[in-house]
Amino acid sequence: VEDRPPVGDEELDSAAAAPLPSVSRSNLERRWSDLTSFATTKKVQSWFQFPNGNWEMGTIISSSGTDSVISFPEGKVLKVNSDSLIPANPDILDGVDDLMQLSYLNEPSVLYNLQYRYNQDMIYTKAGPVLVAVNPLKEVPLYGNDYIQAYKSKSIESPHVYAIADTAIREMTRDEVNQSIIISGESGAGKTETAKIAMQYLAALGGGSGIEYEILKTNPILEAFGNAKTLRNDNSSRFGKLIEIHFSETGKISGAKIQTFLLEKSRVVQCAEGERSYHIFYQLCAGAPRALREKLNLKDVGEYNYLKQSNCYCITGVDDSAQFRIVQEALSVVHVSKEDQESVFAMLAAVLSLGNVSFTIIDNENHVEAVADESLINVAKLIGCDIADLNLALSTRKMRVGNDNIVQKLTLSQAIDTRDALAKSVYACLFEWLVDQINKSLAVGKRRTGRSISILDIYGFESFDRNSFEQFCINYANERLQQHFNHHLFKLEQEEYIQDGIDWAKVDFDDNQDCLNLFEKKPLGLLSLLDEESTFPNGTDFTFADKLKQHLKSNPCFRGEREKAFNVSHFAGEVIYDATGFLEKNRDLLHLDSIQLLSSCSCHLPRIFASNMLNQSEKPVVGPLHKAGGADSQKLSVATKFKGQLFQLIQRLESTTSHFIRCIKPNNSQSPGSYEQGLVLQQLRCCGVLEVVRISRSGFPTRMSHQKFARRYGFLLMESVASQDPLSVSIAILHQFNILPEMFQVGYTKLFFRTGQIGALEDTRNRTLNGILRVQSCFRGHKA
Ligand code: AD9
Ligand code: MG
Repeated sequence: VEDRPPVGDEELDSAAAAPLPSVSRSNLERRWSDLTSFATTKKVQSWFQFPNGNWEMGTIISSSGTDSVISFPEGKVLKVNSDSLIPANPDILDGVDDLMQLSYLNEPSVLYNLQYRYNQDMIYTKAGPVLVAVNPLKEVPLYGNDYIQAYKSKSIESPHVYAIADTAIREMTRDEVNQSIIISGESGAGKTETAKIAMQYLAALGGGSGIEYEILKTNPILEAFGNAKTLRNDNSSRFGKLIEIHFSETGKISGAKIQTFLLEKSRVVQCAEGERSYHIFYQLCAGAPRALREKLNLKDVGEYNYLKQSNCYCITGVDDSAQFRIVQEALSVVHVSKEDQESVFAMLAAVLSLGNVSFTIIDNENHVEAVADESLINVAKLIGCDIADLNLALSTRKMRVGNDNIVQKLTLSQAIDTRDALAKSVYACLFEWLVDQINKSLAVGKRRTGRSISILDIYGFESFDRNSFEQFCINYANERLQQHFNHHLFKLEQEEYIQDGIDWAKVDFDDNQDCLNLFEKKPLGLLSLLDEESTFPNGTDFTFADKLKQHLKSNPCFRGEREKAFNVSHFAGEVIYDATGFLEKNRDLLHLDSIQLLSSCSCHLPRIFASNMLNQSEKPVVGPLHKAGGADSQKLSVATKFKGQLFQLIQRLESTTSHFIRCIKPNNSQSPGSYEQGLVLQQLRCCGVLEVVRISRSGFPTRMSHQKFARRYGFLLMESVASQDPLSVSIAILHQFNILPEMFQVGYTKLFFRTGQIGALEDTRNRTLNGILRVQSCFRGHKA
């Protein structure tokens, strides 16, 4: 769906006709002071920011010198400095569906426009090529089959996720290029819901083979195993996800592939007050039928240490037991057999029981062994190993010293770490295994001739009071994605204009290459230094933080802070990281003793997990060296693996046409109806929405080569053209359709259009083609 062209200035109040693009700040201020003096004769609406940070619109009733008198709707009248006023748009522009149409594109105007729409449940707004979605935090009547049909037939044009998905399908077919829909935003902003809405549309349009049903059923599974209640979102995704949906040449869905990123596995053993661990644990405890409960020796949620530590068992409005049945059914749809499902539930019960395993001190050096109680016995039974072997794996470590194998006893804290590491690994492996099973079930046949649409639902930029390794990785990912966004929308755009000889005043945009260099530079970047320190046996979070301060102090994006803290200037703002736990989380070691234990189990899942872990250790290299039994337990560091995944992801996205959706969270309390200006503004700034509008409006976002344009629309020409070269044909088309000179530019190889121009041509083309088809089928009908 193409956007409407910008409202012409002549339609606006003449006083307001000062479009923003290419106007410098001082220029703007001068114009504004002209405007305010003009206000004495003409009423001008203006924004004023109150000390609480909120903007309110008022009418300037007089201006003299540097002061203006402004009156507000409730009767308040203030005398303020004219410089503090920001021009507001005329009423006719209230609630426009594309921010590009605003005459004034300042922050309060954008905020107001989004709020105006939000108050009427119009949660979607375009910002040029980007879709902004403000989370309604309640059900809104915008979805379902009627809406899908309406967007398909283009009888509705207002901004929507459906419209984005529709554009993706059309461009995939028209340009024969893979597409991607990139969804970003803070936790709780609505990314996962948006991704599901997009999938719904693709499934409806590309359905037929039945595989679309399987694809939709992956959502309840991945949410059960990868989402949890946090303080920000009752259904927070604790992993990133890319789903690539494949289409056959006939436009039908032929399969899909899911890739996940960086599951937060620490949540399995530790979670904050008021939050929950992964949904599936509560669902299993609440929903397992009696036979399964007995078989797994399941208890109530309140009896498991891992679940009871955060004092939160339920989510308002969610029935875990009903959810369990939905997950079971979904697992069957993606062809996980009943036996395998039972093994999955056994692994979950084993993880929970592990958390209840306790230790007793056996000597005066604080060494321990596990207490042989019900929990330990249950774990051994569930994974299929000897109780004694399990006890040894949890309370000792085999080491190789010189030529001798020695067995070292563990202290209480070491044993607890070993137990928790095993629980986390089993859970993470289970998650990976499930994704593998899903992928097998959705696999595209060998003939991979068609095209694909990928949907990326990935954690947005995070800045908390305390930021750890997880935020470090997440924010690094966001820097990479932001660069993709920049490249896609700004850089490539500009370069293309310049290359094609188009008149284009260069627009500056914030490049985040410096920050990326800070992360990625070798050998002196954050990631390299982290890996280096992680390989030193004596490396600690302290020595790591010290190294950073020593080597990076001259980097403008970096600042050392007190103790183990350091500050990074991200594109979205400054974040102070606390290096505590960085090394351990980056090494993510599971001792070989634990891997060996799993590989000796009689149940098949633990054995698969063990062999996957060993496969991952093929490549170098982090983790203090301790050889045991000939093999060593080194493996790829978490940060390095993540970086590799990210590079692959970006590479993949770069080969697609990307569509961006920016989700916005209107308040921090997950409650409908409240719209906190400051919070929204900060998010708009973080994702560059304002920049995008400014640049797109002043540019020519639609483009097509002369050849393609002539081929695509040439048949619509009424009169034949003397010369058949593509450029002449193109010009003739432009002429025939009365496309105004300011609405396009002719480049060396391509035609460039302002927004909205190609849409009209496409409509005519479709109508004409449909007409031809109808005539043809009539004709065939006659012959028959
Ligand atoms: V996180 O980074 O995974 O913590 P998301 O994914 O951005 O986060 P999510 O999609 O889970 O947020 O949305 C949070 C909640 O907002 C949902 O559980 C819904 O209750 C609510 N929401 C989001 N989008 C919509 C919508 N289009 N309609 C109705 C919505 N409710
Ligand atoms: Mg989510």
